Amino acid sequence: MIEECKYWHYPTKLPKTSVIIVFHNEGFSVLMRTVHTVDDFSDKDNLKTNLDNYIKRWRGKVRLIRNEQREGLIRTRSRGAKEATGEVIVFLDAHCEVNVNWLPPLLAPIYRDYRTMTVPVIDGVDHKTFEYRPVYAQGTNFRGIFEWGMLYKENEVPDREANRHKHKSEPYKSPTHAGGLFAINRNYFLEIGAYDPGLLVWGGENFELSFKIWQCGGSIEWVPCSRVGHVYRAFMPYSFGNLAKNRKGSLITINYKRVIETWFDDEHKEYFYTREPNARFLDMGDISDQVALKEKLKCKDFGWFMENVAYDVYDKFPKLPKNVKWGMVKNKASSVCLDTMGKAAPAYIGKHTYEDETNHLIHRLHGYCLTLQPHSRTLALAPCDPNNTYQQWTITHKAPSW
Ligand SMILES: [Mn+2]
Repeated sequence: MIEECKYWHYPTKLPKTSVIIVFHNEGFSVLMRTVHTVDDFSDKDNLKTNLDNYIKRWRGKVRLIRNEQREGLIRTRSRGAKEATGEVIVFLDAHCEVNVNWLPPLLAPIYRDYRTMTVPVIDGVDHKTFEYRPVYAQGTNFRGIFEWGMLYKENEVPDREANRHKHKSEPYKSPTHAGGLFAINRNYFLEIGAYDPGLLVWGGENFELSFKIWQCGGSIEWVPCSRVGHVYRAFMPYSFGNLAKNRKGSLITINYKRVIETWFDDEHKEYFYTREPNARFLDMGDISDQVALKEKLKCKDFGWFMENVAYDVYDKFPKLPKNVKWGMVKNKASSVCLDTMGKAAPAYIGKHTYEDETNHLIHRLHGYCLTLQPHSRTLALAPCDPNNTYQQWTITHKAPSW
Protein backbone atom coordinates (compact mmCIF):
# COMPACT_ATOMS: atom_id res chain seq x y z
CA MET A 1 0.00 0.00 0.00
CA ILE A 2 1.30 3.42 -0.94
CA GLU A 3 2.06 5.45 2.20
CA GLU A 4 0.16 8.51 0.88
CA CYS A 5 -3.05 6.47 0.78
CA LYS A 6 -3.33 6.65 4.56
CA TYR A 7 -3.84 10.40 4.41
CA TRP A 8 -6.60 10.85 1.85
CA HIS A 9 -10.04 11.82 3.08
CA TYR A 10 -13.13 10.37 1.46
CA PRO A 11 -16.74 11.58 1.56
CA THR A 12 -18.59 10.05 4.51
CA LYS A 13 -21.90 9.46 2.71
CA LEU A 14 -20.72 7.18 -0.05
CA PRO A 15 -23.30 5.27 -2.14
CA LYS A 16 -24.59 1.88 -1.03
CA THR A 17 -22.79 -0.86 -2.91
CA SER A 18 -23.54 -4.38 -4.12
CA VAL A 19 -20.60 -6.64 -4.79
CA ILE A 20 -21.29 -9.12 -7.58
CA ILE A 21 -19.22 -12.25 -7.88
CA VAL A 22 -19.90 -14.54 -10.82
CA PHE A 23 -18.64 -18.06 -10.41
CA HIS A 24 -18.65 -21.36 -12.28
CA ASN A 25 -17.08 -24.38 -10.58
CA GLU A 26 -14.92 -22.17 -8.36
CA GLY A 27 -13.00 -23.61 -5.39
CA PHE A 28 -15.17 -23.32 -2.29
CA SER A 29 -12.61 -21.73 0.03
CA VAL A 30 -11.58 -19.22 -2.62
CA LEU A 31 -15.16 -18.27 -3.33
CA MET A 32 -15.80 -17.62 0.35
CA ARG A 33 -13.96 -14.33 0.08
CA THR A 34 -17.13 -12.99 -1.40
CA VAL A 35 -20.02 -10.83 -0.31
CA HIS A 36 -22.78 -11.16 -2.86
CA THR A 37 -22.78 -14.00 -5.35
CA VAL A 38 -24.37 -14.93 -8.65
CA ASP A 39 -24.02 -18.58 -9.61
CA ASP A 40 -23.49 -19.54 -13.27
CA PHE A 41 -24.96 -23.09 -13.18
CA SER A 42 -22.09 -24.78 -11.37
CA ASP A 43 -22.19 -28.57 -11.16
CA LYS A 44 -19.62 -29.01 -8.40
CA ASP A 45 -21.29 -30.66 -5.40
CA ASN A 46 -20.03 -28.43 -2.61
CA LEU A 47 -21.31 -25.37 -4.48
CA LYS A 48 -24.88 -26.61 -4.01
CA THR A 49 -26.45 -27.16 -0.54
CA ASN A 50 -23.12 -26.65 1.21
CA LEU A 51 -22.98 -23.11 -0.12
CA ASP A 52 -26.66 -22.41 0.64
CA ASN A 53 -26.05 -23.37 4.27
CA TYR A 54 -22.81 -21.49 4.51
CA ILE A 55 -24.15 -18.11 3.48
CA LYS A 56 -27.06 -18.28 5.97
CA ARG A 57 -24.70 -16.83 8.57
CA TRP A 58 -24.91 -13.43 6.86
CA ARG A 59 -28.71 -13.31 7.34
CA GLY A 60 -29.77 -12.17 3.92
CA LYS A 61 -26.86 -9.81 3.32
CA VAL A 62 -25.50 -12.33 0.85
CA ARG A 63 -27.82 -13.47 -1.91
CA LEU A 64 -27.12 -16.52 -4.01
CA ILE A 65 -28.67 -16.44 -7.48
CA ARG A 66 -28.41 -19.53 -9.65
CA ASN A 67 -28.70 -19.56 -13.43
CA GLU A 68 -31.05 -22.21 -14.87
CA GLN A 69 -28.50 -22.94 -17.54
CA ARG A 70 -24.94 -21.96 -18.29
CA GLU A 71 -24.90 -18.34 -19.45
CA GLY A 72 -21.23 -17.42 -19.30
CA LEU A 73 -19.53 -14.65 -17.38
CA ILE A 74 -20.70 -11.75 -19.53
CA ARG A 75 -24.43 -12.45 -19.47
CA THR A 76 -24.33 -13.49 -15.84
CA ARG A 77 -22.74 -10.21 -14.83
CA SER A 78 -25.48 -8.31 -16.63
CA ARG A 79 -28.01 -10.40 -14.71
CA GLY A 80 -26.21 -9.67 -11.43
CA ALA A 81 -26.41 -5.95 -12.19
CA LYS A 82 -30.16 -6.16 -12.75
CA GLU A 83 -30.73 -8.10 -9.50
CA ALA A 84 -28.41 -5.94 -7.37
CA THR A 85 -29.91 -3.47 -4.89
CA GLY A 86 -26.94 -1.13 -4.37
CA GLU A 87 -26.57 2.24 -6.08
CA VAL A 88 -23.07 1.20 -7.11
CA ILE A 89 -22.09 -2.29 -8.20
CA VAL A 90 -18.64 -3.76 -7.82
CA PHE A 91 -17.72 -6.75 -9.95
CA LEU A 92 -15.10 -9.08 -8.59
CA ASP A 93 -13.78 -12.36 -9.91
CA ALA A 94 -14.64 -15.31 -7.67
CA HIS A 95 -11.02 -15.69 -6.52
CA CYS A 96 -10.11 -12.37 -4.97
CA GLU A 97 -9.01 -10.99 -1.65
CA VAL A 98 -9.77 -7.35 -0.96
CA ASN A 99 -7.19 -5.23 0.88
CA VAL A 100 -7.57 -2.69 3.70
CA ASN A 101 -9.97 0.20 2.95
CA TRP A 102 -10.35 -0.90 -0.65
CA LEU A 103 -13.88 0.41 -1.18
CA PRO A 104 -14.05 4.15 -0.27
CA PRO A 105 -11.31 5.13 -2.77
CA LEU A 106 -13.26 3.25 -5.49
CA LEU A 107 -16.55 4.94 -4.65
CA ALA A 108 -15.34 8.54 -4.26
CA PRO A 109 -14.83 9.23 -8.01
CA ILE A 110 -18.26 7.70 -8.78
CA TYR A 111 -19.75 9.89 -6.06
CA ARG A 112 -18.31 12.97 -7.81
CA ASP A 113 -19.48 11.88 -11.29
CA TYR A 114 -21.80 8.91 -11.71
CA ARG A 115 -20.43 8.24 -15.20
CA THR A 116 -16.99 7.37 -13.88
CA MET A 117 -16.12 3.71 -13.74
CA THR A 118 -13.33 2.90 -11.27
CA VAL A 119 -10.80 0.08 -11.26
CA PRO A 120 -8.74 -1.05 -8.25
CA VAL A 121 -5.07 -1.81 -8.67
CA ILE A 122 -4.78 -5.58 -8.79
CA ASP A 123 -2.23 -7.34 -6.62
CA GLY A 124 -1.30 -10.99 -7.05
CA VAL A 125 -2.29 -13.92 -4.86
CA ASP A 126 -0.10 -16.96 -5.53
CA HIS A 127 -2.25 -19.89 -6.66
CA LYS A 128 -0.12 -22.38 -4.71
CA THR A 129 0.77 -20.60 -1.47
CA PHE A 130 -1.97 -17.93 -1.43
CA GLU A 131 0.71 -15.41 -0.60
CA TYR A 132 -0.41 -11.83 -1.28
CA ARG A 133 2.07 -9.68 -3.15
CA PRO A 134 2.04 -6.61 -5.40
CA VAL A 135 2.33 -7.18 -9.15
CA TYR A 136 3.53 -3.66 -9.94
CA ALA A 137 6.76 -2.12 -8.64
CA GLN A 138 6.03 0.42 -5.94
CA GLY A 139 5.64 3.98 -7.18
CA THR A 140 4.79 2.94 -10.74
CA ASN A 141 1.34 3.47 -12.18
CA PHE A 142 0.13 1.48 -15.15
CA ARG A 143 -3.00 1.75 -17.24
CA GLY A 144 -4.90 -0.50 -19.61
CA ILE A 145 -4.48 -0.26 -23.37
CA PHE A 146 -4.71 -2.82 -26.24
CA GLU A 147 -2.89 -3.90 -29.36
CA TRP A 148 -4.37 -4.30 -32.81
CA GLY A 149 -5.09 -8.01 -32.45
CA MET A 150 -7.14 -6.93 -29.39
CA LEU A 151 -4.84 -8.44 -26.79
CA TYR A 152 -5.09 -6.56 -23.52
CA LYS A 153 -1.88 -4.69 -22.66
CA GLU A 154 -0.71 -2.34 -19.95
CA ASN A 155 1.46 0.72 -20.28
CA GLU A 156 3.11 2.96 -17.71
CA VAL A 157 0.93 6.07 -17.38
CA PRO A 158 2.23 8.54 -20.01
CA ASP A 159 3.37 12.05 -18.96
CA ARG A 160 0.35 13.65 -20.59
CA GLU A 161 -1.84 11.94 -17.99
CA ALA A 162 0.65 11.80 -15.09
CA ASN A 163 1.25 15.57 -15.29
CA ARG A 164 -2.41 16.25 -14.55
CA HIS A 165 -1.86 14.97 -11.00
CA LYS A 166 0.09 16.23 -8.02
CA HIS A 167 0.20 12.86 -6.27
CA LYS A 168 0.91 9.38 -7.55
CA SER A 169 -1.83 8.06 -5.28
CA GLU A 170 -4.57 9.99 -7.11
CA PRO A 171 -6.94 8.21 -9.51
CA TYR A 172 -5.88 8.58 -13.15
CA LYS A 173 -7.53 8.04 -16.50
CA SER A 174 -7.16 4.74 -18.31
CA PRO A 175 -8.33 3.86 -21.85
CA THR A 176 -9.33 0.27 -20.93
CA HIS A 177 -9.34 -2.20 -18.06
CA ALA A 178 -8.51 -5.88 -17.68
CA GLY A 179 -12.16 -6.83 -17.15
CA GLY A 180 -12.35 -8.69 -13.86
CA LEU A 181 -12.61 -6.06 -11.17
CA PHE A 182 -14.31 -2.68 -11.26
CA ALA A 183 -16.99 -0.45 -9.74
CA ILE A 184 -19.72 1.39 -11.63
CA ASN A 185 -22.98 3.17 -10.90
CA ARG A 186 -25.67 0.52 -11.38
CA ASN A 187 -28.16 2.72 -13.26
CA TYR A 188 -25.41 4.03 -15.49
CA PHE A 189 -24.26 0.48 -16.30
CA LEU A 190 -27.83 -0.44 -17.28
CA GLU A 191 -28.35 2.87 -19.17
CA ILE A 192 -25.42 2.08 -21.46
CA GLY A 193 -26.84 -1.36 -22.12
CA ALA A 194 -24.67 -3.34 -19.66
CA TYR A 195 -22.62 -5.75 -21.78
CA ASP A 196 -23.51 -6.49 -25.39
CA PRO A 197 -25.62 -9.66 -24.90
CA GLY A 198 -24.21 -11.04 -28.15
CA LEU A 199 -20.78 -11.47 -26.56
CA LEU A 200 -20.29 -15.07 -25.48
CA VAL A 201 -18.69 -16.49 -22.30
CA TRP A 202 -15.83 -14.01 -21.92
CA GLY A 203 -13.29 -12.11 -24.00
CA GLY A 204 -13.58 -8.61 -25.43
CA GLU A 205 -16.28 -7.53 -22.96
CA ASN A 206 -13.71 -5.38 -21.15
CA PHE A 207 -13.03 -3.53 -24.41
CA GLU A 208 -16.70 -3.23 -25.28
CA LEU A 209 -17.44 -1.60 -21.95
CA SER A 210 -14.32 0.60 -22.10
CA PHE A 211 -14.98 1.98 -25.59
CA LYS A 212 -18.66 2.43 -24.83
CA ILE A 213 -18.00 4.35 -21.62
CA TRP A 214 -15.38 6.67 -23.09
CA GLN A 215 -17.07 7.28 -26.44
CA CYS A 216 -20.48 7.85 -24.87
CA GLY A 217 -19.52 10.52 -22.32
CA GLY A 218 -18.14 8.59 -19.33
CA SER A 219 -14.63 7.90 -18.13
CA ILE A 220 -12.51 5.16 -16.57
CA GLU A 221 -10.19 5.83 -13.64
CA TRP A 222 -7.70 3.50 -12.01
CA VAL A 223 -7.42 4.03 -8.28
CA PRO A 224 -3.97 3.37 -6.76
CA CYS A 225 -5.29 3.50 -3.18
CA SER A 226 -7.78 0.70 -3.79
CA ARG A 227 -5.99 -2.66 -3.86
CA VAL A 228 -7.55 -6.04 -4.50
CA GLY A 229 -5.63 -9.30 -4.66
CA HIS A 230 -6.48 -11.72 -7.46
CA VAL A 231 -5.49 -15.37 -7.79
CA TYR A 232 -3.87 -15.84 -11.18
CA ARG A 233 -4.66 -19.36 -12.26
CA ALA A 234 -2.16 -21.77 -13.71
CA PHE A 235 -4.79 -23.21 -16.07
CA MET A 236 -8.41 -22.69 -17.12
CA PRO A 237 -10.41 -25.08 -14.93
CA TYR A 238 -13.52 -25.18 -17.10
CA SER A 239 -14.60 -25.45 -20.72
CA PHE A 240 -16.80 -23.12 -22.74
CA GLY A 241 -19.41 -25.90 -22.75
CA ASN A 242 -22.46 -25.76 -24.96
CA LEU A 243 -22.06 -22.04 -25.56
CA ALA A 244 -19.22 -22.75 -27.96
CA LYS A 245 -21.16 -25.34 -29.97
CA ASN A 246 -22.05 -24.59 -33.59
CA ARG A 247 -19.58 -21.73 -33.62
CA LYS A 248 -16.88 -21.82 -36.19
CA GLY A 249 -13.51 -20.36 -35.39
CA SER A 250 -12.46 -18.78 -32.19
CA LEU A 251 -15.23 -17.56 -29.94
CA ILE A 252 -13.05 -14.79 -28.59
CA THR A 253 -12.21 -13.54 -32.09
CA ILE A 254 -15.94 -13.41 -32.85
CA ASN A 255 -16.40 -11.30 -29.72
CA TYR A 256 -13.59 -8.99 -30.80
CA LYS A 257 -15.16 -8.65 -34.23
CA ARG A 258 -18.49 -7.56 -32.70
CA VAL A 259 -16.68 -5.01 -30.56
CA ILE A 260 -14.54 -3.49 -33.30
CA GLU A 261 -17.38 -3.50 -35.85
CA THR A 262 -19.48 -1.52 -33.36
CA TRP A 263 -16.94 0.89 -31.89
CA PHE A 264 -13.97 1.29 -34.28
CA ASP A 265 -13.93 3.50 -37.37
CA ASP A 266 -12.99 2.16 -40.81
CA GLU A 267 -9.32 3.11 -40.48
CA HIS A 268 -8.78 1.27 -37.20
CA LYS A 269 -10.86 -1.76 -38.19
CA GLU A 270 -8.29 -2.41 -40.91
CA TYR A 271 -5.51 -2.74 -38.31
CA PHE A 272 -7.51 -5.45 -36.58
CA TYR A 273 -8.14 -7.31 -39.83
CA THR A 274 -4.47 -7.02 -40.75
CA ARG A 275 -3.68 -8.86 -37.51
CA GLU A 276 -6.65 -11.26 -37.75
CA PRO A 277 -7.37 -11.72 -41.47
CA ASN A 278 -9.59 -14.74 -40.85
CA ALA A 279 -11.90 -12.63 -38.67
CA ARG A 280 -13.40 -11.19 -41.86
CA PHE A 281 -15.04 -14.55 -42.48
CA LEU A 282 -16.42 -15.13 -38.99
CA ASP A 283 -20.12 -14.78 -38.38
CA MET A 284 -20.45 -12.19 -35.62
CA GLY A 285 -24.25 -12.25 -35.56
CA ASP A 286 -26.44 -9.13 -35.57
CA ILE A 287 -24.94 -5.93 -34.13
CA SER A 288 -27.74 -3.57 -35.16
CA ASP A 289 -28.85 -3.11 -31.51
CA GLN A 290 -25.34 -2.08 -30.55
CA VAL A 291 -25.04 0.36 -33.43
CA ALA A 292 -28.49 1.80 -32.59
CA LEU A 293 -27.42 2.27 -28.96
CA LYS A 294 -24.30 4.09 -30.11
CA GLU A 295 -26.47 6.48 -32.12
CA LYS A 296 -29.04 6.90 -29.38
CA LEU A 297 -26.37 7.81 -26.82
CA LYS A 298 -24.75 10.15 -29.38
CA CYS A 299 -21.38 8.54 -28.83
CA LYS A 300 -18.18 10.06 -30.17
CA ASP A 301 -16.20 8.33 -32.90
CA PHE A 302 -13.15 6.13 -32.41
CA GLY A 303 -10.77 8.79 -33.77
CA TRP A 304 -11.75 11.05 -30.86
CA PHE A 305 -11.06 8.22 -28.43
CA MET A 306 -7.62 7.55 -29.92
CA GLU A 307 -6.61 11.22 -29.92
CA ASN A 308 -7.90 12.15 -26.49
CA VAL A 309 -7.80 9.01 -24.39
CA ALA A 310 -5.82 6.13 -25.90
CA TYR A 311 -3.07 8.25 -27.47
CA ASP A 312 -0.33 6.05 -25.96
CA VAL A 313 -1.50 3.01 -27.95
CA TYR A 314 0.25 4.37 -31.06
CA ASP A 315 3.56 4.67 -29.14
CA LYS A 316 3.50 1.00 -28.22
CA PHE A 317 1.60 -0.40 -31.20
CA PRO A 318 2.03 1.81 -34.28
CA LYS A 319 -0.52 1.79 -37.09
CA LEU A 320 -0.03 -1.40 -39.09
CA PRO A 321 0.94 -1.47 -42.76
CA LYS A 322 -1.33 -3.67 -44.86
CA ASN A 323 -0.32 -7.31 -45.15
CA VAL A 324 1.74 -7.77 -48.34
CA LYS A 325 0.05 -11.13 -48.90
CA TRP A 326 -1.95 -13.38 -46.72
CA GLY A 327 -3.67 -16.68 -47.12
CA MET A 328 -2.74 -20.24 -48.04
CA VAL A 329 0.73 -20.61 -49.52
CA LYS A 330 0.36 -23.59 -51.82
CA ASN A 331 3.10 -25.36 -53.72
CA LYS A 332 2.32 -25.72 -57.46
CA ALA A 333 3.95 -29.09 -58.00
CA SER A 334 2.58 -30.94 -55.02
CA SER A 335 -0.42 -28.87 -53.81
CA VAL A 336 0.85 -29.00 -50.23
CA CYS A 337 0.75 -25.81 -48.18
CA LEU A 338 3.22 -24.02 -45.95
CA ASP A 339 2.40 -24.49 -42.30
CA THR A 340 3.08 -21.98 -39.51
CA MET A 341 3.38 -24.99 -37.18
CA GLY A 342 0.98 -23.33 -34.81
CA LYS A 343 2.84 -20.03 -34.51
CA ALA A 344 0.50 -17.11 -33.91
CA ALA A 345 0.36 -13.95 -35.98
CA PRO A 346 2.16 -11.69 -36.47
CA ALA A 347 4.67 -14.20 -37.77
CA TYR A 348 7.22 -13.25 -40.36
CA ILE A 349 8.72 -15.21 -43.22
CA GLY A 350 11.88 -13.30 -42.36
CA LYS A 351 13.92 -12.48 -45.50
CA HIS A 352 11.74 -13.92 -48.18
CA THR A 353 10.11 -11.76 -50.64
CA TYR A 354 7.32 -12.80 -52.96
CA GLU A 355 7.31 -12.29 -56.72
CA ASP A 356 3.90 -12.23 -58.36
CA GLU A 357 5.13 -13.01 -61.91
CA THR A 358 7.15 -16.11 -61.12
CA ASN A 359 5.34 -17.22 -57.92
CA HIS A 360 8.78 -17.44 -56.33
CA LEU A 361 9.50 -16.83 -52.68
CA ILE A 362 13.02 -15.45 -52.83
CA HIS A 363 15.54 -14.98 -50.05
CA ARG A 364 16.53 -11.35 -50.35
CA LEU A 365 20.18 -11.75 -49.34
CA HIS A 366 21.10 -14.94 -51.19
CA GLY A 367 18.70 -14.60 -54.11
CA TYR A 368 17.78 -18.28 -53.65
CA CYS A 369 14.26 -19.63 -53.99
CA LEU A 370 12.19 -21.45 -51.40
CA THR A 371 11.93 -25.02 -52.67
CA LEU A 372 9.82 -27.92 -51.51
CA GLN A 373 11.75 -31.15 -51.20
CA PRO A 374 9.02 -33.59 -52.23
CA HIS A 375 10.30 -36.71 -50.49
CA SER A 376 10.96 -35.29 -47.05
CA ARG A 377 8.29 -32.58 -47.36
CA THR A 378 10.76 -30.12 -45.94
CA LEU A 379 11.85 -26.73 -47.25
CA ALA A 380 15.18 -25.69 -48.66
CA LEU A 381 16.74 -22.73 -50.45
CA ALA A 382 17.94 -23.56 -53.97
CA PRO A 383 19.01 -21.55 -57.04
CA CYS A 384 15.90 -20.22 -58.77
CA ASP A 385 14.74 -22.18 -61.80
CA PRO A 386 11.66 -20.90 -63.70
CA ASN A 387 10.77 -24.48 -64.75
CA ASN A 388 10.82 -25.98 -61.25
CA THR A 389 7.24 -26.06 -60.01
CA TYR A 390 8.47 -27.12 -56.56
CA GLN A 391 9.61 -23.51 -56.29
CA GLN A 392 6.27 -22.01 -57.28
CA TRP A 393 3.87 -20.92 -54.57
CA THR A 394 0.41 -19.46 -54.93
CA ILE A 395 -1.09 -17.36 -52.20
CA THR A 396 -4.87 -17.37 -52.05
CA HIS A 397 -7.31 -16.39 -49.39
CA LYS A 398 -10.77 -17.74 -49.07
CA ALA A 399 -12.96 -18.58 -46.12
CA PRO A 400 -11.02 -21.17 -44.14
CA SER A 401 -12.77 -24.44 -43.39
CA TRP A 402 -12.62 -25.19 -39.71
MN1 LIG B 1 -9.77 -14.04 -12.50
